[in-house]
Amino acid sequence: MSGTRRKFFQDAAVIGAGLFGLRGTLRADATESVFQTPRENENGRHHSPYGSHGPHGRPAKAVVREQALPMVTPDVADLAHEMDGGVKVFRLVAEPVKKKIAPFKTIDAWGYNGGCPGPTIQVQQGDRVRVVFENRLPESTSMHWHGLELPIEQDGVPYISQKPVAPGEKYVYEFTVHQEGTFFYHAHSAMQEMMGLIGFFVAHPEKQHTPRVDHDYGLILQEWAVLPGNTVPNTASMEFNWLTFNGVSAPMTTPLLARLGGRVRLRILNLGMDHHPIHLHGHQFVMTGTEGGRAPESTWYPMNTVLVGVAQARVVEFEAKYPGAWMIHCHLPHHMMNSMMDLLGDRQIQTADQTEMKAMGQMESLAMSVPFEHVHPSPIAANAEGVPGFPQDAFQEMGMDEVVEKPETHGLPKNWSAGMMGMMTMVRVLADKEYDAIVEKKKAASAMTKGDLHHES
Ligand SMILES: [Cu+2]
Repeated sequence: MSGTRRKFFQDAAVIGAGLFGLRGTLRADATESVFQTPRENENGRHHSPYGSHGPHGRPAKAVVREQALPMVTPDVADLAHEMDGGVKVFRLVAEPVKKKIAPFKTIDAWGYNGGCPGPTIQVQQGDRVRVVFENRLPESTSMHWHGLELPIEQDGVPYISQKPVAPGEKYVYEFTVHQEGTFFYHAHSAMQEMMGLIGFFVAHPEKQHTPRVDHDYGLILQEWAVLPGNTVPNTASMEFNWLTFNGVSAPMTTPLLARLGGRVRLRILNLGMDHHPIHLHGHQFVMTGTEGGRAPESTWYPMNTVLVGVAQARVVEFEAKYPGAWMIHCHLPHHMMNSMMDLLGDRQIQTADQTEMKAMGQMESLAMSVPFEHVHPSPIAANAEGVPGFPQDAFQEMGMDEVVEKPETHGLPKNWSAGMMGMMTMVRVLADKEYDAIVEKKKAASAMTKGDLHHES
C-alpha cells in the first residue's frame, strides 16, 4: 500500500464516518477478525441467486472478515450501534420531521431519528442485527427490510407478518444478515413511503469485492408533490414538483469527492412513483450490482446512464480519470428543476388570458422574490421578449453559491449553483492537493458540529 493510498484511507474514514461517529463502530469491527459461522442463521439456509458456486457462494469453513470501507451517504447521518453480546443493536424512531429540501423550501416530511431519509445502517455479511423500532408517528406503521432474506415474522408487513406498530409502541426486529449488498428499510404503507419513510441498509461483504474501491457513496432518490404555499407533501398526487437526492434538491446536494485516479462506487436507490435515468458526465461506468447484491463481472458493460426503477438499487463503479466537477443527475427534464411556485406567495398563478409579456414578467418577478441574494448569470438577447417561447430556463438559473456553501463546494467556479437544480449532484474529481485541502476543511467543519452527531442540519 503506497503512502498516498494509506493516507487516503485515513482521510476516507474521517470523511465517511467522522461526522457521525461511525468511525469508532466500524473500526471496532475491523479488529474483531470474527470467525463466524454464516450458516447459523434462522433457517440454516444460505441462499444465493448463483447457487453455491457463484459470487455469493462461500466455503463452509469459517472466514476471516475483512474491514469494509464505509459507504458515505451525503447529507444523511449514519446510524451508530451498540453491541449486546454478538448482536449489533440499532435504534430507529419513526417520527415527523421538518426537512429543508431547498434554501427556500422546508417541508413536513416523515422520517427516522430526525432525518429524512432515515440514517444509514451499515452492517457486515454474517452480522446478527437487532433493530429496536419505536413509532412516534400519529398512525400505525411497520418496518420492512427490503431485499433481505429473513424469517417471515421479521418481514414488516402489517397484518401479514406482524401486527401494525401502534403510535407510541415499540417493536423489536432481529435477524442474521447472510447476504451482502445494497438494501433498504422502509415503512410498508404506500402513502407513508411517499412521506419519506426510507433509509439505506448496506451489508458489506465478508471479503471486499475486487477491484477495490476508494470511495463508496449512496444516493436515495425521492420525489415530492408540495403545492405552493404548503409544507405537507400531497401523497395522493401524481405530479411531482420537488426531486431530491438524499433529501435535498440541487444546489443543496453535497458534491461527492473523488481522488483523481481513484475508483468510485455509487449505490443509487429509488423509492417513489417514477423511474429515474441517472446519468454521469465525462466517465463510463459499469453496473456491478443491484438490489439483489453483487453482479458477476461477466455481466458488466460500459454505460453512463443507469435506469433506477422504483424499489430498485443500482450499484455502479468507475475510475475517476478526469479532473473536474462532473454532473450526476436524473435526465428526465422535469426532474432537473426546482419548483418556483412557492415564490408566488398569496398571488394568483396567471394561466388563461396572459400574454407572453405577462408570463415573462411573472417568471421574472418570481425569480426576484427569492428570499436571499442570488444572481441570474446568463445573459438574454435584446429581443428576447419578442421571441415566442421565451423564457424557458432564463429565470430559473439562480446563482446562490453563498447560501449553499460547504467544504465540498470549495473552489467551484463562480455561480456554479445556477447550473444545479432538482435531482442533481456532482462528482468532483480532484488532484491530491485540492482533495486534501477540502478534507482539511471538512475536518474543521466536523470539529465545529460535534455534539450534534445524529441529526442532519
Ligand atoms: Cu427522475
